[in-house]
Amino acid sequence: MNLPHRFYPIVDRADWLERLLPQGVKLVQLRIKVLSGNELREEVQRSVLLARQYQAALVINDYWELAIDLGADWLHLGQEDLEQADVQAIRQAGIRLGISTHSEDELENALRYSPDYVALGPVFPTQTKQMPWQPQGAENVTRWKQRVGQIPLCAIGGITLERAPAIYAAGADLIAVVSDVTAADNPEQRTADWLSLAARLPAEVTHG
Ligand code: TZP
Ligand code: MG
Repeated sequence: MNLPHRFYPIVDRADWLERLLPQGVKLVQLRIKVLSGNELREEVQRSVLLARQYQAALVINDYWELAIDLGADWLHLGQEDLEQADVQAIRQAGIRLGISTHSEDELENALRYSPDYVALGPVFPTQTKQMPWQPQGAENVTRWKQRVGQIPLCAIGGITLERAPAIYAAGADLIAVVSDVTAADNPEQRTADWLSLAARLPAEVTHG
């Protein structure tokens, strides 16, 4: 799998990177929904520098122009973002791309972009993002993995540490979480627990 880790926390501020990267997190997404202008740019820039310092892969959600401008290595885009983005410019900048999918049509659309990973969500009900989609369940994780083959599959939505073993076993190459880490009583400890779970998984998985 062409990704540095199977645990993929998602955070909304560079301050979280200061807390999580020293724990050994090697793959993290910056998902900012409420900043703009210079504030946004500075937050992304600081995150890019922190990720470099800790040799972690940082995935920027949404802001493809900033990602190109600030030398980010990874982007995550939703289906609507794809319509607005210049994917050729993103690829020419050497940026790797993860794409969200919530239905089979979206999956077929995503595969046209040769994504570096495909995300499937929400696997379980989530409070973090309002969406019209019904929870996919572990069954769709397995179906998606059968369809994407060698492309890494990221499961997201309502996943907790306790639910994670079943979701990895269902076919998720990586698991993305927001609240299970950021709303934990002790996010650093929760991160350590996720890292230790991921360390016990086989390095490469092959699914049916
Ligand atoms: N996309 C699908 S579900 C989701 C996103 C961004 C939210 C995941 O958050 P949580 O707190 O891990 O359920
Ligand atoms: Mg988006």
